Amino acid sequence: AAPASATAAQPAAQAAADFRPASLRPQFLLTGARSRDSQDLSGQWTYSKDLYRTGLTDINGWVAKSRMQRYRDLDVAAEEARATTDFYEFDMDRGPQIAIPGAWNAATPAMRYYDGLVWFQRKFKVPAADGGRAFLRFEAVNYKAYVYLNGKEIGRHEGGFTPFVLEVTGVLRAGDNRLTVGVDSTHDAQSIPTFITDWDLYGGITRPVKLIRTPATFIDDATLALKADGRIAGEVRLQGDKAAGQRVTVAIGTLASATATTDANGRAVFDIKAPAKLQRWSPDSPALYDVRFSAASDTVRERMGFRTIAVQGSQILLNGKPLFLRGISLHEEEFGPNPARNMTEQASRALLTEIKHGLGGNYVRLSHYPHSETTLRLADEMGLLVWSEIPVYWTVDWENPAVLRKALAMQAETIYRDRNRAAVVMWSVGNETPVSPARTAFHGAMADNVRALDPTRLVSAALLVDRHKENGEDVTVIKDPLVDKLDVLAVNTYAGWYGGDTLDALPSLKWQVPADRPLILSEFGADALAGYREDPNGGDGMKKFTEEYQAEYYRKTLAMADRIPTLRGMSPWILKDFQSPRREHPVFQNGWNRKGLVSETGVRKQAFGVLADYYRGKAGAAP
Ligand code: GCB
Repeated sequence: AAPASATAAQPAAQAAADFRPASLRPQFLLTGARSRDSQDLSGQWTYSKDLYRTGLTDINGWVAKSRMQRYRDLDVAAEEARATTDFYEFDMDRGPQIAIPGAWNAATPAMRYYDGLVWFQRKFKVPAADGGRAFLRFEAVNYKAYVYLNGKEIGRHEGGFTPFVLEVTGVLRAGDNRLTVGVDSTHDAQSIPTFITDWDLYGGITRPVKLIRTPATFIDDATLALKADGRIAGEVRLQGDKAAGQRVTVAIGTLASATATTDANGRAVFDIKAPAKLQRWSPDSPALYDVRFSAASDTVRERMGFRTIAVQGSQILLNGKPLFLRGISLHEEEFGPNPARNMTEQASRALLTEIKHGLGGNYVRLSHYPHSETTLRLADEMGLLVWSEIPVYWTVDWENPAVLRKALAMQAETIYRDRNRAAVVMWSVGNETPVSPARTAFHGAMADNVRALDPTRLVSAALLVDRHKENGEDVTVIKDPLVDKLDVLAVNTYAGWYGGDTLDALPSLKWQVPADRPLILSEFGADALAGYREDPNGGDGMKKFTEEYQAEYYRKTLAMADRIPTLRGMSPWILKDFQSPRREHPVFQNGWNRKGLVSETGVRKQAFGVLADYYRGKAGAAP
């Protein structure tokens, strides 16, 4: 098969070579945006469905277009009052209202399964400009965004979970402004993810939108990290007319400060000796410092922790000490019967508290896409290590260079967003993707990209395992050339749930994995409907979907895990039941994947206690 597969891998590899990390840097980052003066555009917006995309498409220059362009800076009611022969087939000012941020799916029953283009509008007032610059920062729009301010297109973005910043200096008006955003939730074979996943669509402006003003020359990016050699290194980048030759100051609380001067590109680099009193960040002691970056007339602040993460043989070392990752996987869904992916601080804190204090965890797999900035900030504050991934999931158009370019850009947006979060220790480059040469080249390019953008963290991927009979034994191995690109091996394993076998298969399962590499179980799990119990007088053999089956599945899988000598952690699937259109069993599922250890409303199932007990035993024990 070699010749054919080598050519198949070619386009992706070429695309990777064409996209050096420098070209993946978004035009604007506004790192530390939270610390800047800003106007929050959250609240009630109006919306208008546009299933046929008439607001975007011009059919052969038909006049129809102007009647339907929702983004026009137009007071339709005033036009109508003038009683001309013109008429309109939209009016954003009088449309139904929706709370932003939040997915439209939970807004009304009619919007529940809407998948396509929706227009959103919000009017806002601003004071007269002060000579600085103005930007709109969107934390996430799922999946494509078309952004217009006062009738003028100011930018587009693809990718549902990463932020983007658009400059509006010059378009923004003193006084009234009209912001219109077309949001297209449709996924296709070239989107990331594609149209097949095991979670819900959740279209909309799902995270906050802010108007941010900066001085004419401003700090666009600022980062620091503790390196293995004990020094703190980083960089600051300015943008604007006076970006070159500026003195930049960095202060880590009151412990240390340093200065450097920007080069012709507005970049200043730092390499500071870590102060003797610096407390290392860890889940047990999540020490954070107020870090201040100042230059010209601008200042940004970040709350930051400092720690090292490394792999040595089969150990994962946090601040030089071996570690066992007591984790769980998490989708971005708040507790409650009708989630809208509105990750308020309260919603996010509730989920992370259940992991940290309910389960006794120190780690969370934020699956299968970058979670909200709020969640990452709380992970830093509460002390939970994070696995971060982008939705390169199951099926992707591996041979398409444009798709690889999207993946690399999405990866870069994620890394630039979160590289100041000490909690993030691992970047994953894929989930459960069937092995093929083109796919391996694609993930390999992603892994190289991650290392170039962020050499301070570990690279992993959730791999499929290969299970077969060998000399009469039931053996699990990892047969995947991608392992050569990874620091930590991670596998999803569902023996005892999928694949037709019973729980009796688990005790005799043998694992043959490399002895010199850390392994984590990135997923295992079984569905249970909360409250559905075994009939004590029923026959023998447990029934799937009962709480007892799920609990026993956990006991047996954990016993199996204990027999893998290189096991360094796990993130079972999953904390909470989550909505998935794939799951339509009318009694047990009704649109929910039931592998949660808690129900959608937060009721703990039996298996929750099994895992919590196991983690209690692991805490403090040598990995
Ligand atoms: C997996 C996927 C995850 C699914 C899960 C399941 O392996 O990575 O996204 O939800 O299995 O429940 O089947």
